Amino acid sequence: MDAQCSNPQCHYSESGKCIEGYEDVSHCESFNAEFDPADNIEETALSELAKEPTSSRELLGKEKLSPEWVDTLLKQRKGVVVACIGPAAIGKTTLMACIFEQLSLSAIEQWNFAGSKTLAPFERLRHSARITSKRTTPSTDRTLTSEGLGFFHLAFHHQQQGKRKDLYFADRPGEDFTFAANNSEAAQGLIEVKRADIVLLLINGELLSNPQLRHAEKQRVRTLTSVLKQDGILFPSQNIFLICTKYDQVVKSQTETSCMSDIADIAEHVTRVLEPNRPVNQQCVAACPESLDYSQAGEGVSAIVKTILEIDDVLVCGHENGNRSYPSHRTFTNAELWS
Ligand SMILES: Nc1nc2c(ncn2[C@@H]2O[C@H](COP(=O)(O)OP(=O)(O)O)[C@@H](O)[C@H]2O)c(=O)[nH]1
Ligand SMILES: [Mg+2]
Repeated sequence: MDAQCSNPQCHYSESGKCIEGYEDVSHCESFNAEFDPADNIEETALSELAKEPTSSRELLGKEKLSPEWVDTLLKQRKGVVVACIGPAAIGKTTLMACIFEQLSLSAIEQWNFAGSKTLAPFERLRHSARITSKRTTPSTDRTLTSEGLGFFHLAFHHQQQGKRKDLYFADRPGEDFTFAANNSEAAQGLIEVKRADIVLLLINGELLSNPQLRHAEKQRVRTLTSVLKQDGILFPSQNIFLICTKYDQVVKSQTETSCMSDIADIAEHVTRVLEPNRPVNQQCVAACPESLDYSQAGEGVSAIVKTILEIDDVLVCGHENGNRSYPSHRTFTNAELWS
């Protein structure tokens, strides 16, 4: 096998396996002659990383990515930053685990798995979900407060169009969002939300389906949205998704109609407060249904991924957008847009 890959971490010539996951390596940006070494993500990222402490180099691939790592990778290849907002136990981490699970089983609407820089943390989540699936109620390992902010990475490759997209999903303990709702200083710490191209604003379907808790849940989302807008954390240029999690509980309690109307009310509030440039997406998911009888495990997940992937690059990834331009040096510590 003579073919060489310009990615030093890819051993295609020996193993015949593309590290980015392409079956047809001619689609791989890192592969062979046409590839510009200046664009070599691993090589350059590694040289950038040489400036970082040894410990973070050793952690690459073993843990979720730090914001600094994501900044480094985004300098090399454009990607989409997805922030996920919601208190503890609403289903943030489970949603990310479910996206990985679905993608590893089959393509999501023509989008194939094309690699991940966080395979080990994804595998750990999958493992814990398997163990817990033997219990009566499923469970995802809790994101510990000490873990702080970290990112899961997934690369996708479109079967027909041949294009690649890299998504970086932010995961952090839900308590941070609870603090941020009452404290501007804590809100300023939500650096991934400020930098995000796409914001997933989560609503707990289990609470919406409970008549005693429904109003408080609606109010929570509305208040948080208003506070984050006031604190300059959410912007009109971001793509906002309102996502109702644990939809299996909504179906179980037969409250679909009232839930949909609650979500529409929240969407109306979000639209009025944030004045987003594009309509707010509304989706429901059952990433990890409580009952194994519920036939729609992962319901809604592929629709969210498809919508995210099909948002035009011009609206994310540091490209020109109408009369607003996005500086290419935009980072987590310098997330501001130019106006
Ligand atoms: N019934 C139900 N439970 C879910 C669903 N998604 C997640 N959960 C459970 O909700 C709990 C909290 O989920 P997790 O993803 O850790 O929440 P996070 O704190 O927001 O990251 C776990 O026990 C999950 O198994 C779902 O679609 N339906
Ligand atoms: Mg979590």
